[in-house]
Amino acid sequence: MIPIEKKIDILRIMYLIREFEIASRNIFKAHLAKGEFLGALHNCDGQEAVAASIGAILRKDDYVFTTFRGHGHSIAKGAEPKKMMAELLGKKTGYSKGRGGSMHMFDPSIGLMGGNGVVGGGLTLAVGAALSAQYRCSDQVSVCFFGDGAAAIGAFHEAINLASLWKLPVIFLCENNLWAATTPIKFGCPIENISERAKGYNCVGKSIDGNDVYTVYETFLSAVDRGRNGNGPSLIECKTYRHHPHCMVIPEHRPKDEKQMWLQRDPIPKFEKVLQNENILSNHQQEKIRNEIKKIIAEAIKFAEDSPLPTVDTLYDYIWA
Ligand SMILES: Cc1ncc(C[n+]2csc(CCOP(=O)(O)OP(=O)(O)O)c2C)c(N)n1
Repeated sequence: MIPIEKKIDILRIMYLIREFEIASRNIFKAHLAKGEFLGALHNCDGQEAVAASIGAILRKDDYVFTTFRGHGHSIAKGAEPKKMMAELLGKKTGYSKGRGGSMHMFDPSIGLMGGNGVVGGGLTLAVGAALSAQYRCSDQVSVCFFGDGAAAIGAFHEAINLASLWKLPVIFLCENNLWAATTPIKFGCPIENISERAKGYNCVGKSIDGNDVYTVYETFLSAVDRGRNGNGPSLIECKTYRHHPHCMVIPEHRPKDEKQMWLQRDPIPKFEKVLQNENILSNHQQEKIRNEIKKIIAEAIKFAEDSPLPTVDTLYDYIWA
């Protein structure tokens, strides 16, 4: 059972992720209209239930390795929207000092081990962090988010093989949104459920509805328990859907009826309805939280806009050769 306050916290984080994504798209579009390209922007609206439920379980010292579509995971791990927004605008006050942009939110002090422009780039890194936790006899877990496309790369198999052999506390969290950029899953994966691959590595695998908060929460909680208790990795596949094209510069290519069907399964109204039916959420409270979130986003935008760009004399800083 999830405590009531935690349920509201999860909803709050889902709202925050959604508003952050809407704002980031608007900002990128406004800059594009002026001829300024802020880099690739991969939004995760539609996938909020996964990040928010997981964030509600993890401790600050647990590790999260995210992807190029990592705003939601970062927010759920405790990243500050204002520093994220500053990073999007390339400002000195951003999480990677303005040098990384949308794909590179990074803050080890909260266990946020960074996004990665390389598809599946976090898989082996997450195993390394888990090995470090095991070596130090800590009970931290290491979570690696990746997409259905990344489940086809060699590093996925190496990572899960080693994690299972050494019983490392890794949770491989696949967000299967049915498309790898413009490639439908059926062109890249010969099985129905990616979690079936866990069998080949003798670890637990589960495929679940990634738009259902309670299902994600319960499944992930068991995986975290397994990891903390020295019982090795888990592979969780969350079936979900992104509401927008792969990234800002790629036009929509997915069938209209498929998209329409998934919009009906939007995790936010779905969870609102659950909380209303449980008499935990009133219309007034919902409105109040939404307004608080809008304020946080407005402040984040102002902070980012008011922040300075890095100066030219720092061009060669943070480069190791
Ligand atoms: C190694 C590598 N190959 C190709 C790309 C180009 N690329 C960027 S995102 C993407 C699709 C990834 O799909 P998936 O893993 O399903 O994640 P999703 O976009 O669905 O979140 C590709 C092929 C890349 N960034 N890195």
